[in-house]
Amino acid sequence: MNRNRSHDEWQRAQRVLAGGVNSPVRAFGAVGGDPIFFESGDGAIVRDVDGNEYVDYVLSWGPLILGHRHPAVIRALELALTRGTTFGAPTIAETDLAEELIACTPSLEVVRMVSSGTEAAMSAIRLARGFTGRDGIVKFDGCYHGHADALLVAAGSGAATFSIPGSRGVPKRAVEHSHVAPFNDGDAVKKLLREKGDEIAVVAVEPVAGNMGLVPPEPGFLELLRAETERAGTLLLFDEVMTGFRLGLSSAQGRLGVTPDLTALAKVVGGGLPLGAYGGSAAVMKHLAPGGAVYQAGTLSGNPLAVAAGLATVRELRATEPYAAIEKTAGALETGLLAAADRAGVPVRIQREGTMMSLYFREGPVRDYEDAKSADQERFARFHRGMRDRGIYLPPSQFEAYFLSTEHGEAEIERTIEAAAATFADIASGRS
Ligand code: KE4
Repeated sequence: MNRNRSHDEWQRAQRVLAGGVNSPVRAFGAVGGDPIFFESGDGAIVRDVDGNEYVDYVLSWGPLILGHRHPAVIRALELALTRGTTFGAPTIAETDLAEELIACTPSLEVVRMVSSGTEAAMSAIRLARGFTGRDGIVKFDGCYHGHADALLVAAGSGAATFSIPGSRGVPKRAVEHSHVAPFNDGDAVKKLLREKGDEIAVVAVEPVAGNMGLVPPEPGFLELLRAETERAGTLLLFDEVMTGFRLGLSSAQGRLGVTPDLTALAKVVGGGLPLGAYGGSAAVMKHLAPGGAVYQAGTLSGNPLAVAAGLATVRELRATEPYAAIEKTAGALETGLLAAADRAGVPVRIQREGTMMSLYFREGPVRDYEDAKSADQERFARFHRGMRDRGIYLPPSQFEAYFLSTEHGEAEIERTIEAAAATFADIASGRS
């Protein structure tokens, strides 16, 4: 597949953009080769600057559950543009979107909009600390909540839950109140909360983890978090930036029947434009400025263009409830990929929750980050390269998830499985 223009643009970008990209995972570091520069997208298809077409399973890391350039979203943006781009003042559409989010999400009585998932999670943490008067936070190894200092922590070695900065530039003191427990390890988090619960403001979790590949919660894990946080007077934050309105109209919390105290949203609810939101009960949210003492602000928070795209997306989802159909398509993809890998004699593990899934080159369940890291990364990279050369665009990291949209149909799935069969055969024979 000729990607000369992407190659040239990649050389140019690296001279003026840090690492050549505006977000690290886009640099293809884990899969090799030059990143692909995209020019346009329609439905489930993206087109690169060399004119090649790909079935897109990244969908901008989740937002595009209606596919690229859905007519309802484009119409809403065109209408919004006739009025302006930003006012830095209240607009009716922000209230409209807030009402839609609250109507669908069990934990929400009041929300605050921001411009990214990082801002949503970071602000929810600050609110929990302000509300409880406690400094401690608990997160889970392999879960990602954006790049705020307190959340960029790595698990300490061994079973210890002490934290070390997960990035240079994060001072030790920024993570001294952050604790890290293994995902799906109820005993570890129960022990931590029983011992330190009165210091812990919030437990933050991706209710279905998507940043170590797709790792579902084991039966009882979320229920245990709910019970133990209630017992400790700690708030439970579901980071539904990825799962929100992707796992159903009531997100993971409605699908799995566990209601947190706080929820962070972004991606789907912004319809592909920069919008995040966080919220919870009115009793907690009233502690936010201007009425409360917990400060948070944003120049473009609730931006009219982002709200227009988000509102159109959420209203389309509420009107059509496409989840069962997308899940059926995702199931066909899962079945087809497993059969193709089996025919080639290549051991793979696929884990799926609704319309999101991951493929690991290992056998057996992936329960946590250690399991995910034990998968064969070399084979993952070879698979990614083989699939991109056959017109299938997969997330360029083992620790990401595939996303499907309303626009992925039988033709796209057949094309994907055909490409996978050939790529698995190459891997089995050592040709790639
Ligand atoms: P953003 O600041 O990137 O909008 O959201 C941060 C975030 C928070 N919480 C969860 C569960 C998330 O998955 C994310 C962002 N997800 C990554 C992909 N896994 C974004 C891709 C990127 O970093 O470029």
